[in-house]
Amino acid sequence: MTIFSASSTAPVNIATLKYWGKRDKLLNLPTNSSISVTLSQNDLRTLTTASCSADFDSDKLWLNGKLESLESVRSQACLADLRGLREKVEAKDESLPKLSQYKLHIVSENNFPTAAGLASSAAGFAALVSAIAKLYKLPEDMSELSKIARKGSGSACRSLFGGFVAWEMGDLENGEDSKAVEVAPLSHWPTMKAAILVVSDDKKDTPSTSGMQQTVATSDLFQHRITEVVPKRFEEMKKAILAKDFEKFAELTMKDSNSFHAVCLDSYPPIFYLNDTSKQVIKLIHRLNEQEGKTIAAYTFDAGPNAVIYYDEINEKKVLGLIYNYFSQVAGWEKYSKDVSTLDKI
Ligand code: 2P0
Repeated sequence: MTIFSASSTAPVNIATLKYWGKRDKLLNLPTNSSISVTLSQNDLRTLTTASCSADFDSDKLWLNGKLESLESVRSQACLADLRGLREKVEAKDESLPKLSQYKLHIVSENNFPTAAGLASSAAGFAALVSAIAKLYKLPEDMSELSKIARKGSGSACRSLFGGFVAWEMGDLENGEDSKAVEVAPLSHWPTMKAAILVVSDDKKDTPSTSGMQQTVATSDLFQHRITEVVPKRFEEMKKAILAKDFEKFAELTMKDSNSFHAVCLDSYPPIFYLNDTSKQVIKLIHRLNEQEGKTIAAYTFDAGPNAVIYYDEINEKKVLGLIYNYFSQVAGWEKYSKDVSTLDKI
């Protein structure tokens, strides 16, 4: 039996300007552009191996050792696009094996708990598309491939790039201009750090896909967000990243997290993702920044209560030390508890 195979990894990305709302559910076309930071390959990532053979009798996926379905419309859309591109490659060179006609076996592993509310679908679809593109030796660049990953899960398009990434919403109905582009590589701003505070590893209350549909359909604030707030913020955030202006980047990031959770609350019935601990983290970061007289840390929250804190590594002890002092008993964090400023109880 001849088996062809290739592997690829894709890290988790954390949005600093949030994607929330679709204008086309099938193609995952968003109602606003978004920006994210992709974590490094050494942190949270999915590793995927794609194999195909004339002897395989069906497409199969093993996720963290468990056989899962590849039958979803989203997975099928990704596989169909990738096979279509491979057919074009095969049409140009008759000597190539007809991999586009073979069934695929996909083995995927996350190095983080899938249920921890950490955008696992983004890394998952990005790694799937990237591994199959490698297996098929496709000539398409990452922005082209990002359009395919987007059909799997909107935020997945951003995980095909490292560093600072923009997902341009585009305006075509077929989605051909709705793609991820690099704003700057990680090496542009290597001192930028992200700490993930797992407040709860429960499965989220309202899944993102249905949550955003509910917001689009019912929130009055939402139109204001997508027409007045985000377009301006999108340009400002790209500028702050290129200028490595941490204070501006941090302010925009926190405001956008708050704006996203505000439209969730304004949905009817309301959607709650933050819990009391999340709110304590928000207060703590604002108190720290006030005490410092400048913004040295930023929080952001996705569709769940877990916090991601951005800071420059020069301030690591101050930021993580303070968090440790408030949320002590965190294993492994003792090293940050020395030399830290303390605040009055929040
Ligand atoms: C983001 N989130 O920009 C935002 C912020 C959650 C809050 O992208 O339906 O899993 O698969 O396109 O990408 C989560 O939504 O939703 C998300 P689908 P996805 O990261």
